[in-house]
Amino acid sequence: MTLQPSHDPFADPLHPIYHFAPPANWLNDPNGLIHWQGKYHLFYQHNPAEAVWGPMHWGHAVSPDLVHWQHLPIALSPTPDGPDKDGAWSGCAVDDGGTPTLVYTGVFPESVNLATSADPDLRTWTKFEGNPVIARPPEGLTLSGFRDPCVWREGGEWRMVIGAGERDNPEANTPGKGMVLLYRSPDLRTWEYLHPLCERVFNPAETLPTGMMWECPSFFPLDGKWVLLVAAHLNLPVSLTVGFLGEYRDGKFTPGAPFKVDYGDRLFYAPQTFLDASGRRLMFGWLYEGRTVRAHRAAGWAGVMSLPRLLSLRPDGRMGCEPAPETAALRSRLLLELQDTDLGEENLLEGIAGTALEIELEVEPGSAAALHLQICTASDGSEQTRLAYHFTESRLVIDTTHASLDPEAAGALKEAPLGKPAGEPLHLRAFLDRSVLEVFADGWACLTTRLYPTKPTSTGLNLFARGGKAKVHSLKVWEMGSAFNPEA
Ligand code: DQQ
Repeated sequence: MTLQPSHDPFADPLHPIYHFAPPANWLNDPNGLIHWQGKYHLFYQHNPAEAVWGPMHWGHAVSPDLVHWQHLPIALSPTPDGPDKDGAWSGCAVDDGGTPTLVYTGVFPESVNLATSADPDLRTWTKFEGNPVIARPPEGLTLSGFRDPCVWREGGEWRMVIGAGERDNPEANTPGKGMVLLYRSPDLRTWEYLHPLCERVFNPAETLPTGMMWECPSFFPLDGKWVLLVAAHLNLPVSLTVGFLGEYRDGKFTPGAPFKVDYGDRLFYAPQTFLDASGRRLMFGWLYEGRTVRAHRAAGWAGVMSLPRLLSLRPDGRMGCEPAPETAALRSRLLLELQDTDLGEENLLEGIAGTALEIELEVEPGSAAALHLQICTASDGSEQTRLAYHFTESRLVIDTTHASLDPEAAGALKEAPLGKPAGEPLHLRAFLDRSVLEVFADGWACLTTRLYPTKPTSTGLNLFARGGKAKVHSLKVWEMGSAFNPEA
């Protein structure tokens, strides 16, 4: 039975309007991303009955342009007595010689399963009668998890990685580690385990500890390198998405140093990537909520999808990550445009207000020590979200600890070290969508956060510099429109 909240979540002033969200209740990981017959399909982990995680279904939506969405009926539900009786967990979609095929996790126990569709619009799915196609982890491994297949075509066969991990074992003196396991198959139905594609010991003393269980791996080539993204958890203070750039040869991946895919940590989690028809590598991630479970239940919704992000390999060796160009189609009105303007103590955004905005800014430090962008500022100053960029230390900081008077939404301080040489201009794009804030800096650094202002007047904006004058090359502010287009 599907329970719906008695009110429309889209009428809630904290519910996003231009980020994808389900009709109601709970969303987590993006699943089965595929560009099929000219349309973008987004599946997602969904509990249609409540605004909390629970028995997982695959929600489904379609878009003609990657940013405007139409909700479709649920694609996968648990089958009583089937290998997914307790939930259809995360997985991917592939084109099996013209047959759209979902490769997903069934629980419990964790297993790999298939479903295919004969519809051009992918509305209905038939589970493979031979499910599960992998019933258990490989012999000899004692895993803390075995889930979230990511499948690709390589050398005339299918390859797959599965997220896994090993807990530490003090008796055997073996440390815990995150792992992804590599498999191959001629037909998606029979699979041979090869070896771990990548594993990494969890060391809590490291600058970026990577946990004892890697969920939702995404493994793909990017402009000559290979990228492994994993949702790292177990024994971390907070889960986070970690990336590795490296070399892949003869079934072995040699990763470089781990990096944060988003400096909002858990607030951008379990991303999935896919190639569209033009060969672009696009990524969506789950934006977790920043308030209590009680608040989720009261709101009747929880979990939002990120904007589509376009990945690239940059000349400086970093993974580039920017909003897909299609996000420009979400702009409804240009509210402000300035060029070559000094930025000092005076607020350049005086008179501009809103809660669904894109702000794009290119600024040179000049003599300033820091740039401050304050959003969702209440008229009495009692609520405010604060973004600051410190020019000399090259640090981007977002502070949501004053964003809300609601005790159920404590806020957090998140920081991205941009590592820029002194004097270089900063390029920022900030997407505010009511309770969502996604910030993109210099074409690679992403920082996602959530904010829950309570006051109708918490719509004000301030932009100023401290410690001297910065030079704004360009500043644009747009009001954004809805992602839900009935024409889609
Ligand atoms: N969410 C899914 C799992 C996955 C986790 C269950 C990551 O398949 O490991 O909802 O958020």
